[in-house]
Amino acid sequence: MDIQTMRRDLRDKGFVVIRGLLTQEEVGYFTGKLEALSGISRQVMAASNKGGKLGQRGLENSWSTPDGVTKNPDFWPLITHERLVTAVRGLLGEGTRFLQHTDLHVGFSAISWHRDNVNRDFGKGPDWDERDAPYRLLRVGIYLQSYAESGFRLGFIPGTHRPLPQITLGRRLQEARLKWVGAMSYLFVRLQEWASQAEWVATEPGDCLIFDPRILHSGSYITGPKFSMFLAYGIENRHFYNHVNYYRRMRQELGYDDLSPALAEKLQTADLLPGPVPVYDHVEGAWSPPPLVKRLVKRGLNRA
Ligand SMILES: O=C(O)CCC(=O)C(=O)O
Ligand SMILES: [Fe+2]
Repeated sequence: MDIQTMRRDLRDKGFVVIRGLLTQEEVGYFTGKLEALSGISRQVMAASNKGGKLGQRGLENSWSTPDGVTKNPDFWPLITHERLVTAVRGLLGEGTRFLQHTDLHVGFSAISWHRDNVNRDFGKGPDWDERDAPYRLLRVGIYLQSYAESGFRLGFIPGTHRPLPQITLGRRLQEARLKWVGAMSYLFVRLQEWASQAEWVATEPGDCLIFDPRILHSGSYITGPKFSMFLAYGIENRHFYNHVNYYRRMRQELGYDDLSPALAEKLQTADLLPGPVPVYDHVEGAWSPPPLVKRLVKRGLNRA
């Protein structure tokens, strides 16, 4: 896909698909690293009943690590990956920097409609106000499993990333309905598929999805092995600073840490290191998970 089409898709729909970003060799390398880190192999995931109740929810033989790309040097080559950085620079332009919002997933799918940004209520809060600063942040997801083995697709609701001067009643109802569907998804794993406006992307090994963190998206339920790596980039302005402080300081249960000096040096060399970020602990209207979810996440991290 040429860069003009990619820019247009990002602006209008809120996401871009890059097929085969990673070579087969790279797919093999990262799969091996994820299997070793998680202690869960593709064979174990395939043999375990991913089609069963817990497996479908990504709760059985499943492992996920927030800040995982940053914390594990084996995954740093992904951050500076030439093809990826070229695509992201093509979308964001000069001044593209690494944004510390990363995840590693094995056997895990985020099966509910959600946003990845700071202000998750549509239209409310600083993420949705671009009058003084454009929102130029991108989330990148790279998948290593086939659709045939996993049944996995990532769904997007096109256009739900764009601020509107006036929010119609129809739009308000759509948002409310998807929130409800999101909350119920862990009880009824196929519920999120009812969102008729959704575009579902079935991924193959090495495929990459780049999206505006404000877009509503959801993983599908899975029936077999799944490996994914998420990272982010952005242009430095108040949106970038809010996002960094949100994950590093406000979402304590996720266990984000300072970048290691070795990674900072690597980013500097690749011209991806952000300058000093102003430090603060509050962003108006920042989304917070329910306390029970927070406790579960924290427990999961402590066990890992
Ligand atoms: O299940 C997936 O691959 C999507 C993950 C996702 O949306 C997230 O981690 O925020
Ligand atoms: Fe997400």
